[in-house]
Amino acid sequence: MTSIDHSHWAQYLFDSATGAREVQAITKQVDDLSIDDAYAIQAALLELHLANGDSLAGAKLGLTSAAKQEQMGVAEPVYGWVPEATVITDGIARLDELIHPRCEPEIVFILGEDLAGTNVTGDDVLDATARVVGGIEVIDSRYEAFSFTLTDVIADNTSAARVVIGDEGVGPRDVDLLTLGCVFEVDGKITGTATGAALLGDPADCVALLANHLGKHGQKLEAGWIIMAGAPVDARPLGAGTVATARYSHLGSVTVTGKD
Ligand code: 0L1
Ligand code: MG
Repeated sequence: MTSIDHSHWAQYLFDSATGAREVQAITKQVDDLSIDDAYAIQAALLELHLANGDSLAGAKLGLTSAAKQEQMGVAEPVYGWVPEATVITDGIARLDELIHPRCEPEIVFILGEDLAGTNVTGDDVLDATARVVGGIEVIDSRYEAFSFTLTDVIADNTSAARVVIGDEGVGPRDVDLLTLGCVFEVDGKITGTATGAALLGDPADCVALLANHLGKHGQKLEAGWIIMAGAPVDARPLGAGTVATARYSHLGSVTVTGKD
């Protein structure tokens, strides 16, 4: 790790998110931001949210599909946190709290048991999962023009901003997650279709990657958390009046609406 001031950059991103004000990417100002530095900034950012009264609802992966990796020009998965305050319960994303939001469907695991260690497998994930549900994530990069490098987006908690979690769901072994279908519709137009296999071949393997990443840092995924495995199709802008619906085979539908 370098001598980069993680607390400073965490505060920079915290202020950006809470003030709904875009900022210059960190790597435009710092030459040598490593992946370890970026996760250290992300950890400090989470601490700021917790110190300001938030709690932790879960964790997430981003960039687990070819569609997302190509859209953002970043070729590997990233890991982040889901603060409780980002979970929307009324289906409305308030745009005055956001910068330039986009929305994307998510396959979501609700854990019934902890997942710890560094050798977690997709089978372990299925064993530890209470339910798989559909969701829509609202991402909102804090960076100008939604443009960043791998380390920038890690520091920025992988653009996490809001999430809507569906209330229908199935047991993890009651559905074939690889052929689970997702149709993403924005303002009545289908913008993407995919199956669960779009997420690195298997959404459960994605969650295992996240568990093993945390395991290396002495952390774990906890029972009761929501875990977003990633978006199987690319994200779309969420503007005032935009209505986005993700329709899943077996998991029902989830809708988010953008509101000024
Ligand atoms: O959840 C995601 O896939 C976001 C990952 C970060 C890249 C982006 O902002 O799209
Ligand atoms: Mg996502």
